[in-house]
Amino acid sequence: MKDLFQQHILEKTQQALAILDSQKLDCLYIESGFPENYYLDDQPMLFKSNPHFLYFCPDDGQGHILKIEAGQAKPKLYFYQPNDFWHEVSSLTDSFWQDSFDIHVFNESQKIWPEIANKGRRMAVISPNPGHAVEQGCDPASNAVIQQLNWYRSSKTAYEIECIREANKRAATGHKKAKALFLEGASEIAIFKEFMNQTGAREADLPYNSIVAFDENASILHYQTPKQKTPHATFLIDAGARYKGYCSDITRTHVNDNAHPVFAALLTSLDLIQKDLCQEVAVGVEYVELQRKAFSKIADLLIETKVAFGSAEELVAKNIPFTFYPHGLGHPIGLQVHDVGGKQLNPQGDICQQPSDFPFLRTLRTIKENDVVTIEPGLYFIPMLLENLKVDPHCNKLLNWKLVEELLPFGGIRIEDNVVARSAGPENLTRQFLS
Ligand SMILES: [Mn+2]
Repeated sequence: MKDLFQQHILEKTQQALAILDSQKLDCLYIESGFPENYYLDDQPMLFKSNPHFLYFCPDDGQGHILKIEAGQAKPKLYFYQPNDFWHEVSSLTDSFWQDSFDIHVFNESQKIWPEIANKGRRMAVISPNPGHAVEQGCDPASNAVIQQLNWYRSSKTAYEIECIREANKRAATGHKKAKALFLEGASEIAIFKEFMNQTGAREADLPYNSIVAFDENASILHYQTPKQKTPHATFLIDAGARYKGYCSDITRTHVNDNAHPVFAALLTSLDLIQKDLCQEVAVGVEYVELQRKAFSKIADLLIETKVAFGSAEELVAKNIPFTFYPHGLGHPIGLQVHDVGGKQLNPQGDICQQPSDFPFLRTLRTIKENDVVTIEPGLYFIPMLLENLKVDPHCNKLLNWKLVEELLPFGGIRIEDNVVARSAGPENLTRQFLS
């Protein structure tokens, strides 16, 4: 990990210096930030570090400041260790990344900025709380700086890919246990807790709110509160882990013997469709093209299983796959589970044109070498969306309503992996740990 990190920080520092040069800046400060309190409360919200800080430094503590400027042998890391007997304080014990920085420990956040600001030089700061830096003459980083960093963040270094791989490995352990517990008849909440137990995560460590949903709850796309409910037939789990700030985002759907045979067949087929789509993650492919393929494959599947009638073209023309699959095929993943730059066209920050057939998509860019994206087709029976089809006379005739009614109690299916695009062919970071 140490060698990979050294390559990473060297490359990222050079990129940052080139950005500074292009923007006529002398130095860039990146602050990890401080947590805010809940409204009218003295309790802090869960702290999430500034992702631009984590991009350069894996320590996820608060109050640290990184300074990048030309002529430094290494980036300077001002490491915050307050004299605080109320809270645990960041310590310098994790050694693989420390040699890459010129580290200065400080303990008073109010006093640090006057000491470290290069007054009279052109300074930019990326911080969730930039007030103290601005008082010392820093400008909050311009959009041009942020967009260029975002562009570089989208293609992952070997170090970043290893972190995402490890995050996948950890989550896979939780997913395997979750499946076993579902087949034993455990409750949603018991599985949710056991997932945390297996991955060693506290809720604050999770990349996003885990979704643990049985039966009809699986048709609520972001079902947030796992309950005491035990399963009848189906189980959807969308849960990931983090490693050194990097996320995994994995979904699996399972059935037991009580599932409707058509629902079980849909699951088997969607799994094959998902694996095919993962194979199509390639350098130079527009993500929206994969979205279109997913739509037409889901239309074919609805016809094959007699959920719908007519031709796939007819279903797509009437936007019927959207009723069963009302979300995007996936997103970039990295330090943020929905990582930056999903629509970015170039380093300057121009945005891809929104295709008229997919006005809701957040991922539109052309896939580049070492981009990591999720591939997550789904197929759901969502009462609210099905009602819309019912009242449209043409669409109404294209659906096998008797079968749809039978399938409603089984909720839905989603299968999601994390895939690296490479010229030599895609690498699936999830399936190497989880079938
Ligand atoms: Mn996802």
